[in-house]
Amino acid sequence: MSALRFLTAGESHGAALVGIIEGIPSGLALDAETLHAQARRRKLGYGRGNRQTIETDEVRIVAGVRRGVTIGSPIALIVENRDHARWAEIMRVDAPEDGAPAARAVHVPRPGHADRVGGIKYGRDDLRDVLERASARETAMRVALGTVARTLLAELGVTVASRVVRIGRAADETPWRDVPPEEIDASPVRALDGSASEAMVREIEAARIAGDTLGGVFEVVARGVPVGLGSYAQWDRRLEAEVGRAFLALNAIKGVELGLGFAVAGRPGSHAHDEYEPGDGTLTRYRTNRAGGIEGGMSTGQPIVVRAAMKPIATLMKPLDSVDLRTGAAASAHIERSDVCAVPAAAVIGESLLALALAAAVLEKFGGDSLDELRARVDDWERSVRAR
Ligand code: EPS
Repeated sequence: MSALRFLTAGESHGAALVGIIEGIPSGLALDAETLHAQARRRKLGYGRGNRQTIETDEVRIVAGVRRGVTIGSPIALIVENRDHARWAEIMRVDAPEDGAPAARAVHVPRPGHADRVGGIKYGRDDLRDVLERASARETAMRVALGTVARTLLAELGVTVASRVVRIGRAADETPWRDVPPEEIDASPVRALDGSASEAMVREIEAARIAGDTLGGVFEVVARGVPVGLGSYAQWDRRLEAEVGRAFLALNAIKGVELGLGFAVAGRPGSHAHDEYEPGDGTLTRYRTNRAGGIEGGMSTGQPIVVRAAMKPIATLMKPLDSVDLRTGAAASAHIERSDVCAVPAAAVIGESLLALALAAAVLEKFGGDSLDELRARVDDWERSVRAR
């Protein structure tokens, strides 16, 4: 049993997204506005479709919080889909009296989407049954749940931030630097570098005009992570595996890197590792953070740096070749209103994913049913390893 568990439910145009997170200690101050604020950040970003103007992504806390603090019970959240009002008949839960098939049924799978395999797997003729749940709309709830984890981590001095490093051919090569989060939020593509930001916007605009879509790479950084989360002792305790799983479990992610990631494979050992030197009041100090804050399955105490590669969105306004599953004839893929690029949104989601993975690792190592208990254990640990 994991120390922290969560589940989501909900179709993109269904009535609501629902989430439950269990394992959060009691005594954590939590309010809906904090969750809503992060959900709103996920809606930002150049290249998003007009669905984002329809949804407000307000988060309702319906269980596990009483008078502003968590009580140790499972926390349940709801995000209503405002667009559902226009889809109520198509997405109805009860059977229609006349047995008529739903309008806007989908029979031509989009290459790169879950449509084809999902239809085969669950035996659904109307691929809407697949795409409604495979949709990244679900990530609105994952961000809300991740914000619960993030609020817990913040109490322990752990913070998470993100930025976009590539969209299509436009890359931001500037190394990570700590800037106020509002500064990155202010870039329409979450880039640190102003001219890279403009180049990314131009890429998205060109893709939009061409009826195409774009993917990219984003980076998520966690600071203040205690040393020693995770373990080398058993394969399923390795922290990088948990972090990797969290990111690969996000829609459209095809690759995850820690620190130098794939680039470290091309370097000699003399330029691949993080050397130690005597520190100021500590036995050892790292010269670099090429490992990205995790080594041997454990957090090193340095910032955890994760990059993830997102493929371009599978719904193209100039559709890809596909097959009509009713007739077997060649056809153009289904067109559904969509985003041109969602990499900036994915970066915000990534903050929540990392927060969830790290909160689980913190609870695994330190335990504690109340925040006071957890905090005392973390403080004790930090004190005992400070000089190492
Ligand atoms: C999505 C398609 C679009 C996106 C949606 C993900 O939805 P719609 O078909 O309603 O226009 O807007 O993302 C969200 C709704 C969201 O909140 O992120 C898809 O097919 O994955």
